[in-house]
Amino acid sequence: MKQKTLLLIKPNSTNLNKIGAILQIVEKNGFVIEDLKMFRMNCDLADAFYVEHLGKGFYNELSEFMRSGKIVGAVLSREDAVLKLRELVGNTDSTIAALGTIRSMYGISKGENAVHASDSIESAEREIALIFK
Ligand code: 3AN
Repeated sequence: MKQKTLLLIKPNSTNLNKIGAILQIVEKNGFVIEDLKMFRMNCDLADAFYVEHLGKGFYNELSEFMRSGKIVGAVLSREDAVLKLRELVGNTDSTIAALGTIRSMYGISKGENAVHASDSIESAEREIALIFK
């Protein structure tokens, strides 16, 4: 089934001028870029986007990192987009992400892991509405 999902290119990737490289990988893997936006997160947007992680031990580090630079949001579509993008992105922890995944190429840790990819159809709908409202 054709689906939409959300990719965020995080500040560590935009700082290293990897926006084009990452978008090229997703296009080569059959995703269509339906919408694209460059923006910065403030505290309120970080709290809303990562509401399930609010209050966790790593939350302040996560919020600070996501507010540290430019982010590129991309709405992507293809068959089974949510699962296929999670596979292409790789493990949350960049140091153990499989070779060839975006996080293995451009991430450095569990926090600075290069990109975000929605983890379900429901999350994708919520996150796209939040970022592209
Ligand atoms: P994923 O992005 O792979 O779905 P989640 O939902 O478990 O991973 O975590 C959301 C984000 O929170 C991750 N992308 C990562 O940036 C950050 N994060 C998760 N666990 C940690 C941690 N232990 N230390 C620092 N940041 C973390």
